[in-house]
Amino acid sequence: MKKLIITAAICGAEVTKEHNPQVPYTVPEMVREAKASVEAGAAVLHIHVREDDGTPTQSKRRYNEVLEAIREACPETILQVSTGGATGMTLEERIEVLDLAPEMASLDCGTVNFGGDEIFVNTENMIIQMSERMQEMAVFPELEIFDKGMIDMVIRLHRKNLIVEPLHFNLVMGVNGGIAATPRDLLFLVESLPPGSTFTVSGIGRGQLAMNVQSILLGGHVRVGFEDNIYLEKGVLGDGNADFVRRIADISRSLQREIATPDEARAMMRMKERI
Ligand code: KMH
Ligand code: ZN
Repeated sequence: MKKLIITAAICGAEVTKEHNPQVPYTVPEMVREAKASVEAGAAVLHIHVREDDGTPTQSKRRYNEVLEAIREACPETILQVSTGGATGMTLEERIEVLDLAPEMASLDCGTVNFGGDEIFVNTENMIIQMSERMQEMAVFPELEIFDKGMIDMVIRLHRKNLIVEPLHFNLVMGVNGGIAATPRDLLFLVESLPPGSTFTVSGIGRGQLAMNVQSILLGGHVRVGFEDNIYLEKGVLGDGNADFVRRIADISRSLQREIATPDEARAMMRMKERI
């Protein structure tokens, strides 16, 4: 069985210390969570950044500080920045971080309700602009999918050469407004992917563990971490992102899938073929 790529989404833009005191904001806190996650088996870190008071930001200055500090602590790890940021941010704000030429970045492939009055806006033209900027800067995109139509959008843009291979997807299950975190819906998305693409699966809140395990069984990869879920089980907060990485790594090994190193992850996602 092919190895499992574990991504740790260590802080997100929405979750706060009021939800879980271990959510990292400062540079040392980010390094602590990154290092522990990598030691537990994460090959990829999905990174949002905050100001020291927890305010989400996409500032390239802050990203630079955080990426440099994490790179020093985890030199092999694939650092995937967010171009999603937080709802309400402008496209220009969101993609400023690409000036730093990170190895990988998220590329959100459609607009989705985000709970209450929040809308996470990604119009077709925004997707094209993000994709083109990533191509210019040789940044490998992870295609973020919140609903089935977003896979169809990728297929259309790929036909026009506006999104280019290799195609690596993150199927985000259970956002309040997106596709539900159910086995049927996950199978539907996986069967809708273009042949030859790779995928990872994120489940929001209590959907995280079940969606991760189903992805392991379906031959996909997994994303864990505070961005998606702060509870190890009902009422029990994770003490750090590494708790989630360790648990899914143990489950994966017991299902006969060993854990991929960062270089093995690069090869499996065919990251070098794009550049
Ligand atoms: N924070 C969400 C609004 C991404 O990183 O690309 C968007 C998000 C997706 O987290
Ligand atoms: Zn994110």
